[in-house]
Amino acid sequence: MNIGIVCYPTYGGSGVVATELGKALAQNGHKIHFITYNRPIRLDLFSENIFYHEVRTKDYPLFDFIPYESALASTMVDVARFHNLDLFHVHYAIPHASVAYLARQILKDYDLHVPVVTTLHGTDITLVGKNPAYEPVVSFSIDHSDGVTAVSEFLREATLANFAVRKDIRVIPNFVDLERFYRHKKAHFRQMITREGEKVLIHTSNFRKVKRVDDVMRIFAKVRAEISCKLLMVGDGPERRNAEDMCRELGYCSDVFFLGSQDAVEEIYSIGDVFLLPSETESFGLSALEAMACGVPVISSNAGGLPEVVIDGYNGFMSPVRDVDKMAADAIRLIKDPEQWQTFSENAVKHAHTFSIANIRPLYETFYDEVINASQAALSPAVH
Ligand code: GMT
Repeated sequence: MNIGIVCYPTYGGSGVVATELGKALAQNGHKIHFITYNRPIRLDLFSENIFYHEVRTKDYPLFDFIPYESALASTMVDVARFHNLDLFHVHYAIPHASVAYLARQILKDYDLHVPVVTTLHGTDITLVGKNPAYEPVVSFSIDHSDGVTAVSEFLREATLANFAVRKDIRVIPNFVDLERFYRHKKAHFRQMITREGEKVLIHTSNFRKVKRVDDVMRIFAKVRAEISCKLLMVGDGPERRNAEDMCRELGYCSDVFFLGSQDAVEEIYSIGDVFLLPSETESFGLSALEAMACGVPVISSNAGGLPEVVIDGYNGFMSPVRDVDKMAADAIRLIKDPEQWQTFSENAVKHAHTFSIANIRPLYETFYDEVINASQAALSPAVH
């Protein structure tokens, strides 16, 4: 198949999923055309099946607001026409699903029908999408996609509850590349940042409010009061400054490393003892899955789709959102019990394997086939 993938190229989970899926599909023989305004950060390999088409957004000096949507629609039309696309797969509803609708309409003028699959990732539904400024467009473009997927059962239900949509939504969960995400031998890295016997807690996110980065700092303060440990903060975003202020106020900055956005997160997870994800809401929690694949048990909130990833008392512990006392107590208990930690670590790896890309990629391929067949059938004149 020739597939056009549209996504945000930044460090967010939706861009990571889109890029990793594209890479896996390319490995399986499909021709993948990434259509984005920058090279996606996980697009780090050369393949004869992968193409990158930049959406040019920087050369419109007349406008106060860059018309990203128009530039994207035009690029999608161009790529579909000249690379014979069979399908668009767009990630994150806003604005990609509505732009795909526009591109599909324009292509009809060229006698081309390119069906659109939209994948909902989370904040496009749970936060931004519900905003009245976007809601009618989000509902419309979900209903007018040829196929829609959501990354968790929670997100599917949240979409049906919050939007008056009639579309069937297929749940296809996030996945992990197990050739990359496993526990690497990184003893030297651990020695560099810890003293003998010290433990390592890790949080990775885009440091947005929804991630409750302040709770990460509070949990760490409580764990550190009982156990000698370090905190690795991976990623960047609006709440980083606040987190830095908090560790200064609480007086433990020398034990916290703000690492910024990192490419080789699997190397960081490989020295982790506990992964912290106390999010307000989380449609899936890809970072938790990647940490689990590296043998790191998860201490998280039980928000959104996290219970579909973390199994409480098996590969981690979950608590109600904001319950930092319980999250800290669970982390301390787990860290202090090496036997239980080992079991949880092994369980984390085992459970992560059920989300291997080898298991999940075929679910997308089957869905693409169904969508293409259904839209071809809808185009053909009825046979009586
Ligand atoms: O977590 C973020 O804020 C980034 C966001 C995105 O779309 O880039 O992530 C969402 O999509 C990920 C991939 O499907 C999910 O694993 C995350 O749980 C989801 N984030 C939220 O729902 C907050």
